[in-house]
Amino acid sequence: MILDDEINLLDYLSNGKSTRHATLIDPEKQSPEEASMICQTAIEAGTDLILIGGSTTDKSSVDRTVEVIQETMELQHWASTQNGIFDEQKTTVPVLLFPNASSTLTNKSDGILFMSLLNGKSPKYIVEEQRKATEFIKNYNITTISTAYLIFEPGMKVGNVSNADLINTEDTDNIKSWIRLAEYFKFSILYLEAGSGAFPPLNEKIIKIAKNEYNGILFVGGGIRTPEQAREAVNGGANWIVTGNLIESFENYNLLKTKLKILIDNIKKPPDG
Ligand code: 1GP
Repeated sequence: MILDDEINLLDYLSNGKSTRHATLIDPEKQSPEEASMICQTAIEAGTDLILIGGSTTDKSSVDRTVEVIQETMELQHWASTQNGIFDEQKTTVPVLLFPNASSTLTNKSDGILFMSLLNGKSPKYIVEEQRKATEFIKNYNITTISTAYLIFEPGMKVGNVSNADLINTEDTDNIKSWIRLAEYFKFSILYLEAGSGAFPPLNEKIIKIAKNEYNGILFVGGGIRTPEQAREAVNGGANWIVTGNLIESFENYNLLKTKLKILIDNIKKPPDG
């Protein structure tokens, strides 16, 4: 377990001094051991959160991946306390589930983004999967963070698999109404999703609308690969920028760290102007 019991997860997510970076790991895309190496590399590069999820993930891969990531973090943390680098190098960050279904939960994470796909076409991902998950959550006393999930065009695979009524990125009035829905329901997090690999990612204007209309913690993801794209999200007012694809193709861990560090340094710089 990474977070000290006294540190409240919601406080951790809301109290950043700057925009922060979350690393999304799809357990289907590599072995648990490789996933864990990627997480360590991302933490060294400055990531502040690990999200575990994918559109077609199954339970055993989620469970095992989270387990190995957590064990490795604990080992690293222990090692850092032994060699005196404790204060200089962060070794652990929270690991949260970003679930695709009620059947793929694990009790080994630090919590779950308890998401409702507000613009789903059927109740399945608005409330049904969530209702089915309640027994597991209750039995294992899992920390839930209420999260409104909105999928915009192009939506990519997650838009298809979830059968979302994709939000048109040009229709400002419609965008505002969806965002206000999250605000009036008082979701802790609003997650704006363009879909993995989306081009272009959500623009600054849309993120600014969300920042103006919604008072909670703002996550933005989908297609963000370059420092310039990340800066749009920072300037729009995102609290968290999520990247997934970026870590899926790399030649070695050193190059991955360099690439991620450049991106994360840009994310943590204050907004322009
Ligand atoms: C998470 O879908 C994103 O919100 C991840 O998108 O894989 O394009 O970074 P990428």
